Amino acid sequence: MNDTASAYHGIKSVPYPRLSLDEFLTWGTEAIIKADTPAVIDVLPPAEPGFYRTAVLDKLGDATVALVKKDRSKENETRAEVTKIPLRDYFEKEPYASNTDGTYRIVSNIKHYSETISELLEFDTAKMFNYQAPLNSANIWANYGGMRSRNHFDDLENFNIQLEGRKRFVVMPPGFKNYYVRSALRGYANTSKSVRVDNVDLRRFPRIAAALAERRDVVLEPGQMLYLPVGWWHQVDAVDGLNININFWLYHRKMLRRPLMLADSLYKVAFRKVNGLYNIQPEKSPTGGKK
Ligand SMILES: O=C(O)CCC(=O)C(=O)O
Repeated sequence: MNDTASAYHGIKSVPYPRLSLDEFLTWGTEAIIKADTPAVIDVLPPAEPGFYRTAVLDKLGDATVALVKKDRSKENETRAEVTKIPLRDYFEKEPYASNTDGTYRIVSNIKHYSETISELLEFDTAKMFNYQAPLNSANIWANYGGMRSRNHFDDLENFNIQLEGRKRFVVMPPGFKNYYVRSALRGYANTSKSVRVDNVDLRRFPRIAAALAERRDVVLEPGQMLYLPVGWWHQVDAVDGLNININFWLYHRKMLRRPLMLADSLYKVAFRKVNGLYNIQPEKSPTGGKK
């Protein structure tokens, strides 16, 4: 069951389209992006727990990836600390392998591993998503159950494939008015002050009710891909055990029709540069160069 049809405060979620891999390949990414509506695509056969973990370890276990450490007790108030480890260590070594409070996760741009990604996903991913283009990326995410990414939006088109575990995406349409943004000046215009969309204090954040009425509530299973259009807000919860995702983040000219989002995006680039904050950079391929 994908559409969890939740009813927060009695407000039901909206159903969303499901596509097969063949339908997706026929449509192509451009048509999906133009349709501008969240959809779930079955890109890989469903698999027993552990199947895609083994495949990822086999093909990418030795890749050096970015490990993000965050002090969860401070509810995202501190910026993250980033170091590099072999991906294998995240699955097999402590303190990562038993981390359930969301302190450690892997978020790493592996766009230079395009052959490996295509082998893993069994279609020509670089052709389909054009992630070799400058600014686009192909990222691997790994974390354990209990990890929450609080409600935010990104300035990119997002195709996010679940490989291991289940992840719940509560997604809501673009906009600023209904979301109580944290602080545009500190680079947080894409993050909401309301910490939990599944249990919002509607007396404090009454306008969120309008966004909740438009939400899609998706529990992504292994083998499924969520298309999340640019600017859509999302709260993401790792539901159980180890979660592994690969996502493609793509810039698209659609952004030019969203002046506020564009302004915020440019401001954020400048803000991060001036304050020396980390931006995810592509990892080197095994041959040391691009692939
Ligand atoms: O997996 C997560 O925790 C966050 C994913 C996300 O925010 C994204 O794909 O944009």
